[in-house]
Amino acid sequence: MIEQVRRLRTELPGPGSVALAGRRRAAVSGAVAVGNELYIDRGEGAILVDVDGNQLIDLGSGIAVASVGHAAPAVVAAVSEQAARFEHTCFMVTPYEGYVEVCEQLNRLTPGAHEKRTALFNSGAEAVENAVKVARAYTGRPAVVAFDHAYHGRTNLTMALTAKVQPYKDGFGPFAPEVYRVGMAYPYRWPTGPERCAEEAFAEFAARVHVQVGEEHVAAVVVEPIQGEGGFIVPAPGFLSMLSAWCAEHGVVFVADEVQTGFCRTGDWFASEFEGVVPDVVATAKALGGGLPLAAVTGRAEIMDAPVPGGLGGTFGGNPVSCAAALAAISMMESHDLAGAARRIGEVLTSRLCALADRFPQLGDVRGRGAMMAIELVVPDGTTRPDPALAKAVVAGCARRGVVMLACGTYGNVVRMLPPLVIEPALLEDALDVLAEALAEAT
Ligand code: PLZ
Repeated sequence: MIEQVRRLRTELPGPGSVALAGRRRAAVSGAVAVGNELYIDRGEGAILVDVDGNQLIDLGSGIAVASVGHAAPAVVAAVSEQAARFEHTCFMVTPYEGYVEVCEQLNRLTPGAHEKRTALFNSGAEAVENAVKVARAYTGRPAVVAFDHAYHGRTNLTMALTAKVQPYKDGFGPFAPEVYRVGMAYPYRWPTGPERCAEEAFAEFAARVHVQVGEEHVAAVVVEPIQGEGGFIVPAPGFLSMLSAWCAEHGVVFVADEVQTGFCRTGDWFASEFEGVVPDVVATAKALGGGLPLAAVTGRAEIMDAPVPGGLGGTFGGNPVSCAAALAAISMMESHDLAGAARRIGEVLTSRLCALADRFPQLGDVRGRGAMMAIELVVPDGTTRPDPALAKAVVAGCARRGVVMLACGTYGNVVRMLPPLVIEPALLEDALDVLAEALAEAT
């Protein structure tokens, strides 16, 4: 049992982490960047224990993965039991029940009551890439529309879909063709103000696609219902429904990338549900596997069945141990009402972050939903000039005090909070006290 409290035994990083950092520099590609160089030995709930015995509060969940908490007993038991039976056969060679059951659960839980089918993969990028494959096979069209501030992964096609060149695309081209980028309805930075954002952004989208691509050439629109790496941008209300209606009108597959937002994170099973949007295809990963790598594409049966048999797959996709972990995690999300927990976390985060915004003019915007909330940091000079150095200093200040937080955003000036949904209220309050200290120190 790890007591759910923050407790520092050394300065951070401690000697064990410093030694491992030296080994990392000698062994690991420098292209893999490390945010907080605190090496983890074990974890439980919302606490990570580093190699020096320091107990850290995790407000990152390994980028929205550990929603059911670290080492959740039900997940650990399911993983051990499955590993002892068999770890791998490859579903395409000799199948097993866990894969089928995860697909059944996803067909049941994703938005919409229509007939659905699912295929399993290993990573979020792979899920998004396969969503585009099915959309192309179904429509017979080549083009894909993605948005400013989008993040969809690091494979060749998903790099093309991802908006930001630094660090994701620098030196890695040429990129996949037939990807078109349009503006996102980003209320905080919309030139004419947040009220007109949804309608103007949609009008611009429709006009640009009509002129530059042609509706009849578009296979899919790919969108994160709340943008993640791009800065926790919640599209202006109405924008997603207008996109979805436009897709239906033009025979375009509406793909929701729910990799970061899915599985109770935003206070419902999926973030698309807040606007009543029913995506044709949903890409999921991260929290789905309860900490093990697993990803999925779920969609309308006729779309998912469009590629030729054998057209989708992969050696490890839907690994049996990952499927066992996913089934345990999904069952825990239901039995513990983790969507409700995310909504309660969202209330605490909103009120504490808004109080910080009253105190620090550097907090230009507080946004997000449920247990996916962020602050956007700006230079307090009457403009909205991004302050990435401040975001970096705040994240570092939190890390030194034993709270793991992540920066994000197109301009690197957003600090995001993604606690495990099982975090205890006192622990969340403590982490937010630390955030206030770190902000006071850095401003
Ligand atoms: N779609 C919406 O958030 C992964 C990646 C961080 P993978 N986000 C974290 C990094 O620097 O690599 C993500 C996402 C959305 C797709 C992905 C890709 O998921 O499992 O990392 O491939």
